[in-house]
Amino acid sequence: MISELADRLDQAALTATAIPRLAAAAGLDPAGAYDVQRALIERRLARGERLVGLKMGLTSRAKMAQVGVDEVIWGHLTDGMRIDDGGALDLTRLIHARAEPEVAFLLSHDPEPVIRAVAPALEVIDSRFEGFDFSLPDVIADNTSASGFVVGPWRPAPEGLDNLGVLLEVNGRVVQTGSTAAILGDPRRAFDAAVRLAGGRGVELRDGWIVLAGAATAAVPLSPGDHVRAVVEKLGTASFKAA
Ligand code: 0L1
Ligand code: MG
Repeated sequence: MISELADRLDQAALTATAIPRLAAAAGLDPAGAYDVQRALIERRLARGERLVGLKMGLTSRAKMAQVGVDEVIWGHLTDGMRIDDGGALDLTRLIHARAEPEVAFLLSHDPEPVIRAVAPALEVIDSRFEGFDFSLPDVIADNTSASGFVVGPWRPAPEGLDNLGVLLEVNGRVVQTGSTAAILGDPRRAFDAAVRLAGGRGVELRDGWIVLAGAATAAVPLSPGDHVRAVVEKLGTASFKAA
């Protein structure tokens, strides 16, 4: 069953075709959903992609309320999801993509996982479910809607990382404003949660991995031609152009 559910999600992504929710009919709980997620990622790795990090999801109160839960979730990042800073995103390969401004951490083993650097970032989420509508096990199985990400310039973590202003701009217009405080009160908590939760499921966290901490504002839908930029106080910017 795990394998069949992973195939359905994998095909949905590969063909950019939304599918109905699947967790309830399969009796999937969150633990089983992480097994599906792992099987889904194995399909990407078998096609030659490489693991480059982790992402945290539902790290803001607003997003938790949207899905009706009070726990954070996590997913895998691969090199195939990476978009160069200032690079292009091909929307024809995606279903109904949205972008959200985030903070990224660079992980170092010291010998335990610690934060080596921080950067402004953007995540592109693209739920494989019809209507961007899912239960908690659905979205976990779907690798927490992960689709793409951009990381801006790295720098040492500044003082006050728990309350930096964040803007999301589309075509030079500010469409969302927020604060890093929206990310679990302090994005460092998201890093700690990534280490604890993914490590607890046997994921080997590697030196140089990226950890996306979660969104500082709501996500916005993307259209071809959109130039999207995240601006994070003290950290700088990260951007891409949707084609
Ligand atoms: O990165 C995220 O917070 C996304 C988690 C899944 C919920 C969504 O797709 O909006
Ligand atoms: Mg996100």
